[in-house]
Amino acid sequence: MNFEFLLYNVAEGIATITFNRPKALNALSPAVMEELDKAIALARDDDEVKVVILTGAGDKAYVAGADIKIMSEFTPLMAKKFSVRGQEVLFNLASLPKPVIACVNGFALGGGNEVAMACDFIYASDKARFGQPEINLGVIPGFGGTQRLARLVGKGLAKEICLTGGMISAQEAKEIGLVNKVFPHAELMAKTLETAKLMASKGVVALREIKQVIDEGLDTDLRNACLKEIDRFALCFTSEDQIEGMGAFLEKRSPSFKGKLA
Ligand code: DAK
Repeated sequence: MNFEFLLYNVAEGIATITFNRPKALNALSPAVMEELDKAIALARDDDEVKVVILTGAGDKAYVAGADIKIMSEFTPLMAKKFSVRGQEVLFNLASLPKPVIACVNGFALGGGNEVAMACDFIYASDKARFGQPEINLGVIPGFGGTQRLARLVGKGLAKEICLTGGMISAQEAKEIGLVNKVFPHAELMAKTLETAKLMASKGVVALREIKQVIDEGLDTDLRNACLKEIDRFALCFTSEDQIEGMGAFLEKRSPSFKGKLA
């Protein structure tokens, strides 16, 4: 599929989706969000794809937010439509049944930080900067930022970041739990690929079940969350991967996972 604003590439079981409007610091227009949704569906439906990476083209930005030029002409109804659709796309991203790494190579502001937070975890360049600067434009985050940020870093820090509109460094973002790891800029993609390949070598059933049970469990109380884990643990025993994984251990060899049901 040809995209105008994204690059989409699959190699060695890993789909890399790259926001590709470097002259506008990869800002998100409604058209970019539609293409992102199509790319997410492509990655979801392609059995060759085990893991997904989301990154930005150019050396400066991951995504510098929603496109301010376009938003400046919105009526309240258009703003609502953009927000509804944007949130839907980010839920599609968050619920993709494969691990997704945000590879944040520069500014991740506003909608950019919101896209990164809808991924499973964030690796960042030491040049990356994070923030929710919507308040500087007289609005609030519209793609789930107030909610995902509060869940990731806690109420107080989320409020401070959204209420001040300031930016934080990659190192600060790591200290507050927004980012998992920070790498020297030139090493970011190689390190991200290393982790993606490691995950891609695992069984797809277990990858999916771990991702989904952590996400679903966090939306419920501990006892019910653990009940979900029981069901999903048992479900893994319907996969060839469980037979292969345990068989390989007992035979003292490396497993070769195929991701099929037994
Ligand atoms: N939108 C459109 N163009 C952008 C942009 C953006 N968000 N960010 C940068 N650009 C463009 C600049 O206009 C400039 O274009 P030209 O003038 O060259 O044509 C080009 O990218 C390079 O940017 P700068 O010249 O500004 O580069 P600097 O290095 O000087 O500064 C910067 C980099 C990232 C600090 C600066 O560009 C900046 O502050 N950008 C805006 C960051 C920002 O405020 N982002 C948050 C956007 S608000 C909602 C739905 C969604 C949202 C809210 C509500 N609902 C519908 C309710 C989400 C909102 C946001 O994401």
